[in-house]
Amino acid sequence: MKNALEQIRQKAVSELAQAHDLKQLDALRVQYLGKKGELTAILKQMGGLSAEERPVVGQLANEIRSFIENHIDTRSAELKEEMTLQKLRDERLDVTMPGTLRPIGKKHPLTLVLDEVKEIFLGMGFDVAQGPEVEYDYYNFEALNIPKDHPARDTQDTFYITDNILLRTQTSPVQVRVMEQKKPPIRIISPGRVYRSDAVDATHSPLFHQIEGLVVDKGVTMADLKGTLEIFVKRLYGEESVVRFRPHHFPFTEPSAEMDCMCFACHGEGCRLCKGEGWIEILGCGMVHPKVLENCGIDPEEYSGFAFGMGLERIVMRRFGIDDLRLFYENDLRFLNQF
Ligand code: 2NM
Repeated sequence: MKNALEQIRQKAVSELAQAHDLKQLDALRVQYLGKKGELTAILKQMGGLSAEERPVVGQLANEIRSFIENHIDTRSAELKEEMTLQKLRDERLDVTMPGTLRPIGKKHPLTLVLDEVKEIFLGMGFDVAQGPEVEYDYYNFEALNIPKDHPARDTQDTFYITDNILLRTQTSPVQVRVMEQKKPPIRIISPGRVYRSDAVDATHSPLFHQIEGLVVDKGVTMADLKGTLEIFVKRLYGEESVVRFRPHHFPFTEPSAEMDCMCFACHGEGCRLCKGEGWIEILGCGMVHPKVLENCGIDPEEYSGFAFGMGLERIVMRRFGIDDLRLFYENDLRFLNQF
């Protein structure tokens, strides 16, 4: 019997050493120490022993029981420690590894320059106004003193949706809406998409962007117009910029003018960029027509104003030396990534 007990001890030691997880270890605990375990089976046979042998074998059995218990506890602690180490190895994170570079978007060149223009006018106390792209004939034309037989109203130029609803051909309707709703002083710019029924080529697109501006207050004069727009051009193109105003005609302003900037490439000599002119046209402007003020509920005897409008695409093309308008709308990353 002593031999059998010693064999159990040996077997337990070698089997416990081979247990690889806590579940196996628990199975071994049952196998050796459980009610139907190997040790219990031996103890049940102790009835057949003599009175001298019984306490000796009993003591040995108890000693082996606690020996195996100790072994199980030690092995259990070892396995737990191993599991923790394994977990740490598995979840190891090298924070010095370079991250995965993800391509991020950037601003479209039109947005880039529009943001600059906005910043310049915001700095001069202007607000940015917005309005609908689908507009009433009244706001796009009628209120702006563009009569029914005016060539700008020709269906060749305007996308009509119904008889009196259209895609705005300019952003001035936004300014009409502001004048209707707000008492002067008014200082706003209205940038946005405008639509004209043009065939697409290097310089024409049925959708393009305009920035218009409007100032209405008591005693606003042509001098305010010239001063404001000259400052704008100097901030946009540099302090050394030279501008000139030429008489022009718009139905919604009187008098009207166009503003040119002396060619940055040839300084007025005439070159390829300015097509031999020495000057480059930047924008149209003028004093808001009294009829327009009146249409918007502003008394032209009390208030006066100036307004201007420019095409965003042309300004951006000049700034970056882009020669084809279509590049703005094609979303070719080889183009867009250059800005
Ligand atoms: C231009 C040129 C001149 C203009 C006029 C107005 C309004 F609403 F006040 F009458 N807004 N924009 C204007 C004046 C636009 O674009 C070439």
